[in-house]
Amino acid sequence: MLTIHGVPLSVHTRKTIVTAILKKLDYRLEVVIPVIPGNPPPNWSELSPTGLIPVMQNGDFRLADSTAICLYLERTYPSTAILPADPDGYGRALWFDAYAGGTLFRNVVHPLFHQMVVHPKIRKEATDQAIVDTVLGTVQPRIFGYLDSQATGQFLVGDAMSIADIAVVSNFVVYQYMGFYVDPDRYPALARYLRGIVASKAFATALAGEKPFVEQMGLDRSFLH
Ligand SMILES: N[C@@H](CCC(=O)N[C@@H](CS)C(=O)NCC(=O)O)C(=O)O
Repeated sequence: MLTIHGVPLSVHTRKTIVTAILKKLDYRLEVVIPVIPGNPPPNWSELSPTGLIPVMQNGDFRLADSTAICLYLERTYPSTAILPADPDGYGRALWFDAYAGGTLFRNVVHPLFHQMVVHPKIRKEATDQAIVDTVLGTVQPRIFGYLDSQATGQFLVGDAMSIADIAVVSNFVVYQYMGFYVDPDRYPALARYLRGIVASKAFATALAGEKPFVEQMGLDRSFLH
């Protein structure tokens, strides 16, 4: 059976879980919380050279990095595909995956998650409101504006869910867990698109599995109702 080491809340762990669900794979989630000292298993640095989650184990084969894991699963278990077959669609799906990790996560979700969750709830440190305000007021509009311009259909690329949707929406799940919301007046296409993907069977199944953890952390699931 496939083992995924990670946290149900994590953007990048969720990418691999949604991919496993789409592909109807049996998987087991081994909870590892890297920001809690002493939580990772003793061989963690061997499993995860970066110290980050997720890490996947399939038999004797181990792999870190969510994109590497998703592409490995795609090659190993081609059905249901998470990459379009045509070259342009394939390239664009990988572009959105890179944008999700390198821009949306790095510049919006990661700093907000640290200020809204890691600092107050895990490290018992104060939230730096100036960082939150800069992200929401200055950084976020450019990124959400771009995604709003791209979210013209049910999926970001082609006519089926791809790694593009999995990666981008996985970020917005965490964004909304923190109590933030995507303003439908300002970003109508993005807000509509997100509602559709979050309601898809694969995301709904993944998010149902996260419920106990999310509730335990006192996060906000109201966007799912
Ligand atoms: N490029 C990596 C990024 C992984 C990543 O940033 N994981 C976050 C959680 S979503 C993490 O491990 N954070 C813990 C920490 O920063 O200590 C991937 O796609 O797997």
